[in-house]
Amino acid sequence: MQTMDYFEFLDQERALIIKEPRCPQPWINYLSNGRMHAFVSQAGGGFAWWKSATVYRLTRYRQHLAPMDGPGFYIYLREEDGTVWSPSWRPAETELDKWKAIHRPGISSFEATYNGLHAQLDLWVAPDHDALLWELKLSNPSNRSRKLDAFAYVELSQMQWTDEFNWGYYIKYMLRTDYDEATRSVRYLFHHQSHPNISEVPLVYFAGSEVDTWCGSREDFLGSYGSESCPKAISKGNLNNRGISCGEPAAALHRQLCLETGQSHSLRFALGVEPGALLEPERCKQAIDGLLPTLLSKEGFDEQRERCEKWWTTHLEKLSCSLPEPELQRMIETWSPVNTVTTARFSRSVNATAPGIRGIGFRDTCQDMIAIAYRRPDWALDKLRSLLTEQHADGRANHTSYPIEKSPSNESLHSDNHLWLPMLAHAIAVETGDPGFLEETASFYTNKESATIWEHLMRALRFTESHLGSHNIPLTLRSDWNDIIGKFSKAGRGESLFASFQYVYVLRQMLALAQWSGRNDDADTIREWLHKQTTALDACAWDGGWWRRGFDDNGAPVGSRSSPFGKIFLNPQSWAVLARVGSREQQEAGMAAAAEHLLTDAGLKILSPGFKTWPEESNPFSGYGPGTGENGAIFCHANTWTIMAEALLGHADTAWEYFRRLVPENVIHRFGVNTYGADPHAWLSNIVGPENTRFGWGNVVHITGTAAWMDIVATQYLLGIRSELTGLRIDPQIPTHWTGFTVRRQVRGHWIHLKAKRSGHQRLQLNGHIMDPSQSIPWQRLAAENEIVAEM
Ligand code: IFM
Repeated sequence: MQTMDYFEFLDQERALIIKEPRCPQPWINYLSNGRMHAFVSQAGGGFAWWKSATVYRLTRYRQHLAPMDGPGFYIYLREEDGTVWSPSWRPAETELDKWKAIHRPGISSFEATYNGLHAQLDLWVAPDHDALLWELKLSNPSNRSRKLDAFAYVELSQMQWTDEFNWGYYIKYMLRTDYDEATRSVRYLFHHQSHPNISEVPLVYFAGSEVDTWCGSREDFLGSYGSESCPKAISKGNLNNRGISCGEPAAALHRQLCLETGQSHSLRFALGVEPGALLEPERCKQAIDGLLPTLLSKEGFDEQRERCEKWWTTHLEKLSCSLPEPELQRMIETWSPVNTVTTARFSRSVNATAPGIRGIGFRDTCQDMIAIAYRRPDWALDKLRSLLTEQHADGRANHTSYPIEKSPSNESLHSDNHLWLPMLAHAIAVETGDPGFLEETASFYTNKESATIWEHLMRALRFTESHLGSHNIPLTLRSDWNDIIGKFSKAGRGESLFASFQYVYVLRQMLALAQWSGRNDDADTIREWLHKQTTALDACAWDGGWWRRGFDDNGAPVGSRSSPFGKIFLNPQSWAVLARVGSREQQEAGMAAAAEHLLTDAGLKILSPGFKTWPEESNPFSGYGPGTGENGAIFCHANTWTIMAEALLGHADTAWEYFRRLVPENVIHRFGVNTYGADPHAWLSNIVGPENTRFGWGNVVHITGTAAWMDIVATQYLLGIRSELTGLRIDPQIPTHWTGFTVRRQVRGHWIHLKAKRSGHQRLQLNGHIMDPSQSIPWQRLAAENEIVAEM
């Protein structure tokens, strides 16, 4: 099959249309209101959880077991002759006459026609209620009346992932499903008392606008050795109206319908929760009883859909652009910002292959929120406040945390985690222009001490300053941004040049913040640290042709011509530019070396050559085979900084080209749907590199730092509208084969209408006034609406 047989984009509707359900892996869409969450695949597989996928798993999903992509949010339509089909193709898997799935921001739809009958299923999460809404619209344009039975089905879960894995065979006695006639809803109570937050354990409901029969048991629904594609209960045409007080919970609702010629009919279902099922059962029940009649009405559904669409429109409309290449434009305008909302909500934890139990990554969430800051500084600030409580009084930060589950944080010591905090604070400051938040007080991790946010940031610097190695470069500790790099510092003496570049970058931002907010003493201290660190870098970071990656425990360079493997790493080349370290010649040479040694036609490898692993090497760099993950994959997250560096160097063609190569749609065209495998509308962490036989396979989709940085890089460094503390930087990069582009962006309450033109002259105009193109436009010069023309 050709790529275009699988999918296309409909940009006016911000839609991905999937035309073939049998994708190589689930292509998913996240549906969420920030508390109630779900994802659904193109084939109807999906997973729902409330607040945390570790402790409030509402449904089951086989993240790593075959057959993949199930269970899900299933509709079965049983015809009079016994044929069963599903609008999402799965689970029934009956061949349909017409079919498509549509992922839009926050809403997924399935449209199918079978034997003259048309069905559309829409799924989204109600913004105002913690419920996943399902709207099934059936219409009969054929010339005969159609009798059918419609079934909606979900398999329920025992809430806590590890308990269910370990103890599911016992704790299946601690649950109940029953039916509430008045609200036509199956109610599910899981009353195992081991939950970390007993007071919040929810009552789950699955309700229908019209219901004839119901069932609360997976065993009864599927039958012994029954399958999801062909449940035994469906063959009977109705359900047994039985709940359970032990066993495998599920919720199924059934309605018999007769559609005359030309008639349409809608059924509405809601899978939702109300907290407090164990401690306040009566209040909990009453809340659901009170909600369902309104929620399940047509007006209730229409209102919640409109509000869901409005949320997304408001979020996405803050930046739009018109570019000569639609593949790039749709990624920048729609799918990158959709992806950054996903990572802001779920960090690196949950997708179709990740079960959602690894908590919040500190470095990860800091980066995710830097991208959110330019659209929603309020959200970024809230997250900053919560991240600060994971910082220790000595300045370091925990590696992962579990703010909802309240499990102990992972305190392992890394060289970078705390350094992302000032970067997030800086991003908030430039977008709000208000230094007030730096004065807010936040407690440190152990709760014994609190300090202003500014002091938190200073302590982050002090931690690095007091953990320098023999070259005066930050100790790598367990790792820097690269999870695997700690291999070179097992004895604790290894040093990270990545952390050093990052430290310099952060010191520059902190110096600007200190000056801007009138902290002159701290500015002096930071200046000293900056001098010391750049001097250290000058003395040891350059390898002759490119920047080194660090030093191992014995002081030997890592990422050097003298190394047999991993001679050159990508990150130091780009971060030297970002940190403004070394001479222009060195920066250019480092980037050229990256292109020469690391570039593939799908992007740049993280290092080359890949390290050997077992069994050839008894003590390898990592267990990853060459060309995979941090051992030589095309690491998209690391590519983002390369694009940023090329843009800062003014290499518009290269910067856009590196971006273009990684746009998922383009990678799919390069390798084919089946080799790449991953979703066409979301960024991923890495693509297996050419040293591996699976070259081209895309991995860790949606939940990756690539999303945040691609969003930042594209909007702020390629389109080139960048907030600075004292003004708005206009620095568009226009590739030579484009005449220009336009951008519309909201920033600090101003609307910017930028026309970027290639003219061969550097000129900048603001509302008809000539400005200095090398300087940012002072904030006070901006009006509510601004016409900016930038020529290059
Ligand atoms: O920076 C890390 C991230 O925290 C998790 N996955 C991979 C990245 C690079 O190692």
